[in-house]
Amino acid sequence: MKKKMVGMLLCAAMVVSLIAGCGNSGADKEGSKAEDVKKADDSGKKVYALVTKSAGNPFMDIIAGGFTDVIEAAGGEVIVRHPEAATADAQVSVIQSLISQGVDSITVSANDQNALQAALEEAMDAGIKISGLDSATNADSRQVFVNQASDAEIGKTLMEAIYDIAGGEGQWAILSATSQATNQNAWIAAMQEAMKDDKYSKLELTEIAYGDDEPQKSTDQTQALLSKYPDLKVICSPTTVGINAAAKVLQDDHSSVKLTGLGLPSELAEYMGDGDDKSCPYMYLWNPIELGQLGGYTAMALVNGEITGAEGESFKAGDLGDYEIIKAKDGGTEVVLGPLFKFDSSNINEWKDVF
Ligand code: RAM
Repeated sequence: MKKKMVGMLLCAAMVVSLIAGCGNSGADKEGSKAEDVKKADDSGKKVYALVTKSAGNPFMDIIAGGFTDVIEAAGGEVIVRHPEAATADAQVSVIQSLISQGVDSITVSANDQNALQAALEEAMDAGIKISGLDSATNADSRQVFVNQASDAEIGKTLMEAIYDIAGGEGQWAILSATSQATNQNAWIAAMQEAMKDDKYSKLELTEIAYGDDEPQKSTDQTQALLSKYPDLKVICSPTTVGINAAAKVLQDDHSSVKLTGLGLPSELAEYMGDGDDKSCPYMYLWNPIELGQLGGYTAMALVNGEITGAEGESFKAGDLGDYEIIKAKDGGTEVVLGPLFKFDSSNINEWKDVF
């Protein structure tokens, strides 16, 4: 933790510039075809595409910043594509346009586990290296996945936080992102698995609501939960967009309902604290800059032929250190960034300017 903390603090200056919109020169919205007209390899540089879940999600922008920085520093070119909507269909059209461009690599945060398979197989058949990060495709649709932390660890950690904040009993609800997102569903399943422990028998999960990683829909869903469940004690939102929207609703309403989940310190700082006037006592996240960087190093190792994505291979991910490819739960392979960090009133001010 300490070593990572120092590394994270060293990133601070870089991140400030990322948040200001620098260091992300490849960012481009789907729909703007400026990048399409340039044949991917006409400069001789290797071209690495990152396909995010959707536009307008600061978490995705921070990942894109880390990804872009390490690849550009190594002399590669980056294209960041945000699909028009947080759907698999929108990602398929982005992937198809990247195949036509002849990029060397595609890294995707999947809006659906299985629905990208045909497009990604077509890309692999065309010699494009395929990796995932943040939210996985199925094993057949990728060479390797860059995972933030183990699903079980995330599920257990969030369940323990819900138990603690609820005082061991009572109603709680989940505010998720889209209903098909692999990562969200894996974390919810891991929470439900953890919940089977007798310790949690007095907690009642009332509903899993979906805000689709849209601020307004997440706000509406939070308000609906409050009116449907007057005895609700805790909302757990394992999405940075959802937790930010819910924090505002609860705090503005002076609600007694408390919040935890996965959030960006930069967005949650004003809602964090133990007093009645604050909606979020504490939350968790990994380092999204490092997740983007590890995604970039992994894509480069695939393109350079240093790895194929097979279990047991290892590679050097710059200052992040050495990573080994291991077997993933879904039968494919992954590299795991880890660890989860807890953010609370004691450290939020230190982190809010970092990411
Ligand atoms: C949202 C997205 C993303 C997830 C984070 C925690 O931004 O759903 O996929 O990893 O939250």
